[in-house]
Amino acid sequence: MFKTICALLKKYDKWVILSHTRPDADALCSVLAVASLLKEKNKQFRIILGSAIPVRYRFLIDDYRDLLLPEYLEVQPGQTLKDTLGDAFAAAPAIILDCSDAERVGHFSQELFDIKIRINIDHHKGNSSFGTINAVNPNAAATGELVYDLFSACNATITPSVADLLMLAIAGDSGWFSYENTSEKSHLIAVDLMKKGARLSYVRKHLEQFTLPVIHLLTRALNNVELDPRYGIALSILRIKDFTETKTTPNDTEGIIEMIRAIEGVIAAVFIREHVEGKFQISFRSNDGFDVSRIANQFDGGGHRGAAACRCSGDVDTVKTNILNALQEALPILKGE
Ligand SMILES: [Mn+2]
Repeated sequence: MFKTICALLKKYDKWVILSHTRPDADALCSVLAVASLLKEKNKQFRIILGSAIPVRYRFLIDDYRDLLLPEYLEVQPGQTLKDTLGDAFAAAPAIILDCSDAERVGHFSQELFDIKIRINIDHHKGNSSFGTINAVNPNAAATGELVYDLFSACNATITPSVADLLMLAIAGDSGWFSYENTSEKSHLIAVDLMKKGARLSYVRKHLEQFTLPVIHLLTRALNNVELDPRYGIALSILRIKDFTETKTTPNDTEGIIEMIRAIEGVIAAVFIREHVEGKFQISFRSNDGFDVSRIANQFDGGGHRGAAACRCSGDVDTVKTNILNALQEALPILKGE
């Protein structure tokens, strides 16, 4: 599969690299690593994102300026992919990274299907195979692992800065090699990345560091946690005013759900985020094997056993009650009243 992709990379001179909205370390670093590969092969490229780079990952803009400028573009709401790319790149083949579905790229997702060559490189279970070429491996802990395979297949150089990027991607998505998705191969790749100059201190600093506005937002999210010990449900909500008052955006909420899940006694963690007035994005995480994707499915969302998401709109109290009712129905009572 990666050999086929390498042959295509050789054949075409212009490329578009895309990933999902609210990009995480795996998405952004995979994008930059692929950009570095294309640069080495003397290809032209554009990097397209459907939402801004979250504040906590803005360091990448400084550290990888040579790859990002002027190649990085955001498709603004109401704008099309075609207009954003301009004529020169409008029909260029695309590499889409870390997206389980075409929709993940943002509001312009339908335009992806106008592109004749779509290379879908991803590690999510249930990937919809929206590409014309699909390099999907749900056993990989991160898309970064698949990008590593791409480098190997194309005989591309893993420079020290690419090693940093791939380590950020894999450490980010595997919870520092501790989540269930971590394999022996994840560790073997990490060993090779270290040989090639990856700096663990750099990676740790950037995965752990928060900006002050994000710390203020986190404080609100944690203060708002309500725990129902009877069922082991913990829930927190952030409203629009929480974002405006802390000078953050709904893009800055990465990691909050993990903290809610880490509360002692929690079986199901819920984080509700109001992204537009009256519109809510809801994330679920679970412990002890409880299947939260079943709950998300009830609200037309999806995901897997341990992590799922859905969207709801309407009155916040009604949304919250509906979610809690669905969870209470699915969970056994742990403790008496
Ligand atoms: Mn990922």
